[in-house]
Amino acid sequence: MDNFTKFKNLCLIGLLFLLTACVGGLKSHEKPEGFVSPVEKYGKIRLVEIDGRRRLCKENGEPVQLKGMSTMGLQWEEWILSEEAFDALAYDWRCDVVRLAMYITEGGYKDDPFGMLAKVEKGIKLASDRGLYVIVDWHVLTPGDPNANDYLNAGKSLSQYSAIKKDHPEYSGPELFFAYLSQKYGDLPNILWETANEPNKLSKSWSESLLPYHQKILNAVRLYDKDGLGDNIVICGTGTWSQEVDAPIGNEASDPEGQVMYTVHFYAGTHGQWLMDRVKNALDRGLAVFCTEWGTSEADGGQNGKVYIAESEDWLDFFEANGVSWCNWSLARAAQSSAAFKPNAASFPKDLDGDGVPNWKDSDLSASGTYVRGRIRGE
Ligand code: IDC
Repeated sequence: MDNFTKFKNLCLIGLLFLLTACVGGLKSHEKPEGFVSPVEKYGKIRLVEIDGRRRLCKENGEPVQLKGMSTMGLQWEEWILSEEAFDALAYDWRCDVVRLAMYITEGGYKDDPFGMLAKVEKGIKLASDRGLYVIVDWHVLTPGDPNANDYLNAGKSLSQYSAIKKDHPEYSGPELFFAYLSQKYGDLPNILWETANEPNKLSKSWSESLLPYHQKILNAVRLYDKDGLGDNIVICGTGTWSQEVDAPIGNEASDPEGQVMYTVHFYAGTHGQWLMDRVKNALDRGLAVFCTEWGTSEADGGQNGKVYIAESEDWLDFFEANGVSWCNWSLARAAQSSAAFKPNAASFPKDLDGDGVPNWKDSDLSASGTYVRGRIRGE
């Protein structure tokens, strides 16, 4: 073979390799035939008052209930942010919504603002590409008071925020974070902002501490989301690890378009009827409620390995009857019974049955994951 022929052959092989890679790559990220995404079905979701209740509704005004999954802390379980995993969550699990849990302390955004912001933006893209709703969660946990300096100073020095900081030198860390994301993604119909996961160990009441906190973030969100396409929903965490869901009755955050919800969190092995009664009270008195986090386990995430299926059923039936949307904790491969996957589960689901949809093996799913996937799929 002369040199020219060798060169030609090499080029051909290279070209073939590239083509195979492209086709293979496209295949796993294509949406399956006949799949209609949640965003295609429901459009820009919004809160509407119907018979004295504030209901989450489709763009056309009909009530809708969203069901889906929360990630584990993205500083620990980043593997879930892949095309394959989101394909499986969208097309096989049929999630309507994915929540991106961005811890601030616990080794999260406070330590690595640049890296954590990038993870959140990657998650927004993965969800949006598949027409899923996505909740960006400012995951307050320990020390617990969102007004603590650990939270208020987090990420303030990020260069991405310099223009906003120039106009608003008074902004705290969460104001900068949400203002930046609102400016960049507020035009998307599928984004919801969760301004504090689980406030706890507060020394003051709702109206003295959480209300002014949420109001500040809400104001920054509204100021920087200038697309004129209608406001994205803001979800406010409530006291005692988001169990004081009725505290905002008569003391709501003020919002021009009234697109504010309040969250309740429950763990089936720990929280029972008394917490459902609070949710019912909140709904009856006109609050919009979104359960952005719940687990099939006890509140410690399931260190004893137990799952509480009967109790979970009661809660999910209650939510269904009352149109309360939810995300389950969590998309983790971990030795805790709330985790949806077994510790040794595959990080990249594969197309096992040749239908073009990547999926995890049944044996990759924990008891919780198996149950919750079924409820999301409506089985
Ligand atoms: C837990 C995780 C666990 C992690 C811990 C950090 O499951 O792996 O070590 O956080 O403190 C919540 C919180 C959520 C908790 C979860 C389970 O929002 O961050 O995750 N939980 O304990 N509220 C009630 C339970």
